[in-house]
Formats: sequence, C-alpha cells, structure tokens
Amino acid sequence: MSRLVVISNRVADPRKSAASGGLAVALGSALRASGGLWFGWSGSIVEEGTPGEGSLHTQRAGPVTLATVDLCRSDYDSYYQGYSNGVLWPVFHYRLDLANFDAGYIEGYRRVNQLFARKLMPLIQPDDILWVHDYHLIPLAAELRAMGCTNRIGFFLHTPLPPPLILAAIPQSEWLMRSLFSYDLAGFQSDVDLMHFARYALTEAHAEQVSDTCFRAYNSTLRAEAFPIGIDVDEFTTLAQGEEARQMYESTRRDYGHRRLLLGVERLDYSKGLPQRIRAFRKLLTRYPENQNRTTLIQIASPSRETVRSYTGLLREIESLSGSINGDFGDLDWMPIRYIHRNVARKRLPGLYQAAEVALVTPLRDGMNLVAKEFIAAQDPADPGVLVLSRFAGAAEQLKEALLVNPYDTDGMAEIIQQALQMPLPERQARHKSLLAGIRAQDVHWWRNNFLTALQESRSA
Ligand code: ADQ
Repeated sequence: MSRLVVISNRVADPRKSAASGGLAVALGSALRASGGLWFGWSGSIVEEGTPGEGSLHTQRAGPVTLATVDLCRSDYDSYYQGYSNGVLWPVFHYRLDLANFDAGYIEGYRRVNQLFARKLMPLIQPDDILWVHDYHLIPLAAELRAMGCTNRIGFFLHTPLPPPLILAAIPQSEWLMRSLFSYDLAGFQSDVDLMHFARYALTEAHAEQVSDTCFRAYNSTLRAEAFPIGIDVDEFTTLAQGEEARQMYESTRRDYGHRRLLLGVERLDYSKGLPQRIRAFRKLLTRYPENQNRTTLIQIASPSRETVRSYTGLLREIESLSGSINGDFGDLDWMPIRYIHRNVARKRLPGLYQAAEVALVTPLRDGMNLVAKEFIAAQDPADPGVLVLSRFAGAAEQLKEALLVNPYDTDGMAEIIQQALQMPLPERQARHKSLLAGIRAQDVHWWRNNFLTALQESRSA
C-alpha cells in the first residue's frame, strides 16, 4: 500500500481527533492505516521573519509524522488573510462584493505555496500518494511538478466553486485553473460545483472533455468528480451517548424549562446567513405569535477570522438584530434569542443538538455543511428534531428529507420554521430515519475511500 501524504493549511494531531472533529478523524485513520505524513502551516507567525522562509518542525504521532512550517508576518498577511481569506473565500462563496483584489496578495500566496513545496519535496518518497486540501493550496501541485515530483497528487476543494463568470472575476483565474490541471484528480463537494468546474474548463480554458470524468488542457489530463464529504456517524453517535453530551443536554433542558428550542451552530462567517436567519426568527414571532414566550433561538457562532473587517461588521449586525428582538419581544423570564459568540466543546455539542427541536442550518452558500449532518446523527430516532436546511448548502443535494429553505426569503423561512415546529411525530421519525440512513451510507470513510480509489485509478482512466 502506498504511503499517504496529506497537505492542508492546518495540521491536526490524529491522537487528539475527538477535539479536532470528523475530518481529522477520517484523515487520521487513513494516515494511521497506511503510515503517513501530514504537512501544513504550524500556526506560528514569526514577526521578523523573511518572506518565503520558515522553519520546518517534525514530530511523530504514532505511525504518522506531523511536519509543519512557520510563516513570517508578511506571508501570513498576504497568503492567508489576503489571498486565501480576502479573495478566494468570498469569491468561492459568490461574494464578489467582499473580495479585496489587492495586487500584493497573490505574490504571498505563490510564495507560501513555493515554500511548502520546497519543504515538502525532500520528505516525499517515490510511491507516496499526495492529497492536498482546500483553496489555500491550489498551486501546490504545479510547484511540486516544477521541482520534478511525479507522484500521484489529488486535490479536494472544501468550499463551493462558483459559476464561470464569477470565477473569472479573479484576476488570476486562468492561472488557478491551469494550476488545477497539475493534479491527477480534483474533487468537489457537489454536482453543482463539478458542473461549474466543467463549464469553466470547457469555455474559458478550452479544455477537451475526453471521458465522463476526464478533461484535457495545458498538456495535462485531469480527472474531476464530486465527492460529497460526510461525518463519522459512529464517532458522533458515541460522543452523543457520552457523559459530557448528557450533561449539556440536561443543563440546557433545565435552563430553558418548557420552552421550545431552535438552534444554530457555526463559525461566525458571512456565508452562513446569520442576519437572514435572525430576521426570519423575528418574522416567526410576529406572524405566528403563539411562539412568543414559548420559543427560544440559541445561536452559537464561534469566533473566526476576527481581524478581517467584513467579520467585525457582521458581528455588530448580528448583535444589533438580536438585541432589538430581545428588546421588542423579551420578557422578564424570556429572552427570545440567546446569542453566544464562542466555541462549544466538541464532546458537549451533541447534547445541544439533542436539546433542540429544530436546527436552523441556513447558509447563503456553503461547501457542504457538516453541522447539518451532525444534528441528524445526534438525534434520538424515537423523538427526533427537525432539520431546516438552506437549499444553497452543498448538503441539500443529499439531505432531501430536510425542510429546504431559501434563506433570502424571510417570510418563506418563517413559514418553514413554523412547519418544523408543528411537524407530527410520525413524519419527524420517517424523515429522520431516511436522513440518518443517507449520512450513514455516505459517511466520511466512504468519502475518503472513494477519493483515494479515484486518485489511484486516475492515471489509467
Ligand atoms: P466550515 O465552514 O467550518 O467548514 P462546517 O462544515 O459546518 O463548516 O463544519 C464545521 C465543523 O466545526 C463542524 O464539525 C462543527 O461541529 C464545528 N463547529 C462549528 N461551529 C462550532 C461552534 N460554535 N462550536 C463548536 N464547534 C463548531 C468547511 C466548509 C464547509 C465544509 C467543511 C468540510 O466551509 O462547507 O462542509 O469545510 O468540508
């Protein structure tokens, strides 16, 4: 069996996977099975460092080697904050209005990808199979190829890929597409993302489609497919039965007494549709007044990318919307929205999912959205909660028995939330049964195996 080398912006210690989440579990178990290397940024920023330079640190974690590189301040600012989070993240989530196409960022993005390639190259063995993750590292394969790397290299994009004319707004879009063709396999979250890739490749890059899954351009053949990412359902149901989840469930139920709970959990990000969700909640209270004094929205939004200006604006908007609902509708013993700006420990999260009657997962655009799948996995099949899911989350392609909403339609979303609150038990059970079977059949191990099998086959395709 070939050794697996995983490369991602951040590296997780597979021994602490319960704290890091499903992706770390999935990649960690693949790395442990074949022995392997996980390579990425250390998370350290060297204030006075030289651009394009950084020390390499390696440590063993059982059969897995963790190799990480430090970044200097200017590389961090241009590669991570600037190009990755200031250009690619907003554009890939269809938000051209939030992109900052500062000409200086691209240099840092290239420089760090070159630094990663330089540090990684000596660690690669001839039979290794390389799996690169996410938008931070699109040009990595091209940099490795330029240094003579002939290993199989696959790429998986965790975000959506927008339609060609949105992608084309990135000044370097042609270069990004050319860079993708240095991989053997490109994986996307959903069929829509794959379709956008194919349309861009055919119309803008003048690629030739040589088979159902293979495209030829820039003298290379690239296999491209959708691999919808899942969660480790067994790991999550085990967490759900744990003591910490039970305590969380009990304390939440105790604190909220007879109130019906709606729940939102995410990183604070403009892609997640939080202001739209809060407006829909206000509408729910005015249009269906029986919810006043009876229904509480718990909204957990963990801090994320706080130094980026669009995030601080979002934080203020959410606080102001929540504050005005609490002021207009709240009572001495009822706060309609509990907005919590912090992380919930992973082991406690299932308890919160269980205490809620309805989960509101309503992003404006999302690659997949794993919270939707975790909510399903945490439910008691005898008395499950209802998932209200945005049709613009990648997960909507799979989770058809959720109640799908358009997050831009405030009235429509309020109506669907009311429908979720009133759903009879047999319908809740039937929908949950089929959702659970779906996330079990297409869990994170299924995702990883499909990707790695396709990567193994990619050159004979
Ligand atoms: P994210 O945008 O981070 O991921 P998501 O898929 O929902 O979003 O996964 C987040 C993970 O973080 C989940 O395991 C969730 O439990 C956890 N999490 C989120 N908020 C939390 C909080 N407040 N407290 C504790 N834990 C929290 C990116 C893409 C997604 C894609 C994933 C995986 O943006 O579209 O689904 O990668 O590919």
